[in-house]
Amino acid sequence: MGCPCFKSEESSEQVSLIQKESPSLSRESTSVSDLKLSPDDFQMVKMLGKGSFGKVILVLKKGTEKYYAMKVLKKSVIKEKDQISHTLNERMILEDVRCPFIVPLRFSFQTDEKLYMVMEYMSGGELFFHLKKSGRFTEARARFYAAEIILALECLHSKGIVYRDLKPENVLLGLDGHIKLTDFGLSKMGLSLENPKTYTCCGTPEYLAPEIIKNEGHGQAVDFWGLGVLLYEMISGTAPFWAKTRDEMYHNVLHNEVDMKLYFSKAAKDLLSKLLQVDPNKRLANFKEIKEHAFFKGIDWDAYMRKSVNAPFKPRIANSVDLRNFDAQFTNEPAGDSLETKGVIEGHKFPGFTYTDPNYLA
Ligand code: ISQ
Repeated sequence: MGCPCFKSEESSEQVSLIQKESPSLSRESTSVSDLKLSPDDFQMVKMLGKGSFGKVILVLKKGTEKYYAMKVLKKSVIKEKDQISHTLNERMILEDVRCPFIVPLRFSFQTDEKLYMVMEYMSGGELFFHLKKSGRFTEARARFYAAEIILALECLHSKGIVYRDLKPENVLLGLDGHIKLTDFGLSKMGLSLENPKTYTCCGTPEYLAPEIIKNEGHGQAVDFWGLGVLLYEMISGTAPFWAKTRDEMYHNVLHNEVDMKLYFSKAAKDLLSKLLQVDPNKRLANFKEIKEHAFFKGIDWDAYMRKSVNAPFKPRIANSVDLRNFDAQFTNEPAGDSLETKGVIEGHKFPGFTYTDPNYLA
């Protein structure tokens, strides 16, 4: 079975997304227009990560002492891979969603060749990095992260956004030990009651929900599946459906081959069996019910929302540019945002991409 992506759906989706950009366009033509930034306003410090569409670089805003994570995407690659809608989507979602558990976008701008998204820097790195280092987490620690992720999802779903890409690489840690979600390239906006499902997909096979694999269209329940996969991986140290080949992984997902013999408490097993339901209609996909589940017994959800609960682990760094919480595979690479122009789509503009967080006008 190959990746069940529906390419044809993307083009119509693209049109509607670009239309939705108009509020930002008017923003651009008003107060923020003279505050347009360029790569020259930032000093590249080090590479934090690299993906198929671009890289994330630790940058210092010149004339300040503020560090940011700058995501750089090549327009040529985005166009080639038909990712325009995903990219605009990510930019819009980040502007739209203000939630304590989502990495905030501070600025975005573009040059002829590239798109830039400048986000808050999360110096604690990926949850994935810490999970691999620890092997697995105690249930208490996993519960803490799961609770914050639930609050992040609740905030997204309340705005009609399905995250779709819940995996430990997309959960970042701050120095305070609290988490924030990043990478909204695959998220989906504008789900309404009349049109509650979306039929486009992509994603890591290990984390794909059964309804995505089966091309049945998917709604908010996919994020509860993702939560189940992540919770399982945090407690056991391995992804529940992992296998050597993609086909085996798909098989495991579709037949719910999950081994819960080791590591899991009775409450964790019960919750996981409800989240990892193959049929999305039978899956536990209701925030009230999940918050009341025995696994979360004793949790003060309001205190979690206020971030007044002490984190079980606080990442350490010696100084602002200490990258000990990031994979050395990337941080050893040169950070330079290259000026190469190969494959440039001359002057292709992404309307409304430019943005400045009103609280960061300085
Ligand atoms: C913020 N801080 C560290 C790494 C990041 C990676 C992607 C997006 C935002 C980030």
